[in-house]
Amino acid sequence: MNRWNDPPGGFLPVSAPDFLPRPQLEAVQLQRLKAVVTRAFEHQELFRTRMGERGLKPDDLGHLSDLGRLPFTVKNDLRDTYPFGLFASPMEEVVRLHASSGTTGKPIVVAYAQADLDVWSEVMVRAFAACGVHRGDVIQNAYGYGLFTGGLGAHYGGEALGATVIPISGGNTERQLMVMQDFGVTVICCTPSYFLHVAEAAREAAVDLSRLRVGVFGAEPWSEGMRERIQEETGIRAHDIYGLSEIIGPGVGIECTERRGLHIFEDHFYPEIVDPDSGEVLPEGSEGELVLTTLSKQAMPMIRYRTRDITALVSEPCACGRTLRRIRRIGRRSDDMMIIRGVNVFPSQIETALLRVEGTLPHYQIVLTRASGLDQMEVRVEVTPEVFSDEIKQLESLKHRLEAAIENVVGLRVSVTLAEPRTIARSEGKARRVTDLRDV
Ligand code: DLL
Repeated sequence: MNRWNDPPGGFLPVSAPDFLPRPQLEAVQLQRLKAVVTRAFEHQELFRTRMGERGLKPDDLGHLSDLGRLPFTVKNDLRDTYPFGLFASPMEEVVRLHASSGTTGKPIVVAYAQADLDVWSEVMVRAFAACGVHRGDVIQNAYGYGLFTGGLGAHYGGEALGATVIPISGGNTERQLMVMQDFGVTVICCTPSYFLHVAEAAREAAVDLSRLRVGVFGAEPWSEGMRERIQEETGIRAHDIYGLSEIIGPGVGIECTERRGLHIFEDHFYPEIVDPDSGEVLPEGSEGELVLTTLSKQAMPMIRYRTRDITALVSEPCACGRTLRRIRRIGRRSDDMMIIRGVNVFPSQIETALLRVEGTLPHYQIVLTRASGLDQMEVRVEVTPEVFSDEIKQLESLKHRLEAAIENVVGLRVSVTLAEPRTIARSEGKARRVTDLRDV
């Protein structure tokens, strides 16, 4: 057995589409792109109107690079056409609805035909396989079940893979631990922030996690520092999984065992990187906003959907042999930037800085306030129980080290408050790191 307890003889064979020669993959992409653009043109009024404004018809698509001439779709388009305005299938063919509340106002609604659910299961099977998950694995699926896509997405994928799926959903940490231990769980699926909470509770209750081998973590940004903490403390191998409701849910991209970027399931989701301000397509390798086009979606095709997620495309071959291009891990969204006294700060930078300093736990909260017209940022971070019992002088020194670490990463002096263990709210799903009290 190797460090990760992978099965002797390696992994089960994974799906062939992951390994198609590029010219063949691109031929599939072009054929599907033409079909999906035609479908959107015929059934989505908004898309037809925008194509018309540009004097474009689906037939004008001769090459994959022509995609850059097509109009974008943005989140507000889903809000403006709420609830069903972008559906491209009649309601009788829509077999599932999910919704995502986002941060403000009305939710957005997404629709699936049976063929879409089949694709979703397929990409989740490929995602699990890429992480080294296989038949015989016992998957504890602690992503939330319900309108959120995490629960059901991972559920059907796990079943289609032939693994045993425990549909426990998020929350009730005590029960999570009981199930994890008693049912011989080998794979955990949840947000990384929730897993930290579960792992902490496991340590306190002396629960044996030695059967647990793989974590499939996503739905929120998490840093390399966070990955290291998780792996060191629990001995599992932590993989990053990416997805969004508008495109399908989890399973748009996944880290293979190399874990050097996330392979995009490009035969179903076509990636581009654009300049977040101008919308211009950027050359491969540049950092920018990820734009995705669904190539096989029936009930709700998305053409050039602007994700707001910031990353870069990597096209160098991966040692795993997959020909699918990768994206770099997503540390930030173009809309989660905080501007503090003129300096751009992302929550992920704070996380990176905090994790460099010993003595703290990866539970933190960023609080923004305004005093005399000046923006202030306070970072509350939990200290370990051992450190908490230290003398004041040592705590003061830790606080200064943390402030210096943040200044080092973001170039801004902010105040750090050390919090007692277990005083910062834990999440069952996506962590909410920032509390903005500036306009209240
Ligand atoms: O979070 C789908 C999902 C479920 C992905 C379970 C992975 C695992 P939404 O609720 O629509 O869908 O949120 C999508 O979450 O645009 C990103 O900003 C963020 N996000 C998702 N995965 C990652 C990740 C699900 N691995 C939004 N890293 C996306 C960073 C992520 N951000």
